[in-house]
Amino acid sequence: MSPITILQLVCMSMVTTMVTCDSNVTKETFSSLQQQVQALQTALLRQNAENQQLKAEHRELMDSMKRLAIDKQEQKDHFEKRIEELKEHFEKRLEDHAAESNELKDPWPKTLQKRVSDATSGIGFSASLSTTTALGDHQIIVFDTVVTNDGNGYDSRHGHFTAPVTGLYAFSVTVMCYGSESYLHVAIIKDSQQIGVAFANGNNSDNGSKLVVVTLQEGQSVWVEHYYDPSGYKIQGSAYSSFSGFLIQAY
Ligand SMILES: *[C@@H]1O[C@H](CO)[C@@H](O)[C@H](O)[C@H]1NC(C)=O
Ligand SMILES: *[C@@H]1O[C@H](CO)[C@@H](O)[C@H](O)[C@H]1NC(C)=O
Ligand SMILES: CC(=O)N[C@H]1CO[C@H](CO)[C@@H](O)[C@@H]1O
Repeated sequence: MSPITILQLVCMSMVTTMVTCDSNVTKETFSSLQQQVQALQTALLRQNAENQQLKAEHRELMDSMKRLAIDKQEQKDHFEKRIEELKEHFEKRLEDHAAESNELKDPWPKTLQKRVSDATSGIGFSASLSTTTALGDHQIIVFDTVVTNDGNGYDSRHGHFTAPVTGLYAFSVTVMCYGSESYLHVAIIKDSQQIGVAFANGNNSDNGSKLVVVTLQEGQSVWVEHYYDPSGYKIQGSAYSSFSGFLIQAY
């Protein structure tokens, strides 16, 4: 029941009382009723004020809920847009990447990959002669004591270095004559062709040496041989004579 209805009922009952009990209405009861009416009016006014405030609060609440909903929608839109952008970005990156790897596939065959990895892991050897040896004509000098053989290009059983990869190589040979017997001529050979000669004069246990830089195809061999010998002269062992080589750059 609303306060207004209550007030109306009270008033009606007052009037009825005043009319029906006219003779018996005293001043006191009338003023008491007046007081009651005033109290009710006050209560009513307070209630009205509270109602207004509640309405205002409700409006405010509704407004802020609307605003919140709008904010949320804006945020949602923003994130959706951002996600879409990122998706596009990564899809493009993936496509680029796929294109790049396709490009790489053909000019980057497995054999070349192997060569490059071999090359980058280092190719080089150094070997010396353990025992003094009498050399015959065109005898290959087998430097039998291996110091280094990275990439396994050097074969200490036959004295050959075989290129594991195509590239630019450097080779060095040093020989020392045994005693004072005679001259010693040695040659660095690449697939049967002289690419360098070293000479030592035997009279003073002389040393001869040579450094060559040469391009080798994969599988080509290089070795050292005694190439000039009328009478079988000796090469000094005990590591005085040695043969070394290394890859400068793979092609
Ligand atoms: C070694 O020296 C001797 C003289 O001391 C000389 O007769 C001989 O020709 C020299 N041999 C060589 C290979 O130079
Ligand atoms: C040759 O080199 C050795 C060291 O490897 C040395 O003992 C010898 O004296 C050298 N010979 C000459 C003629 O310098
Ligand atoms: C008609 C009626 O109810 N009269 C009463 C009025 O009030 C006095 C006392 O206040 C009573 O004695 C009457 O009987």
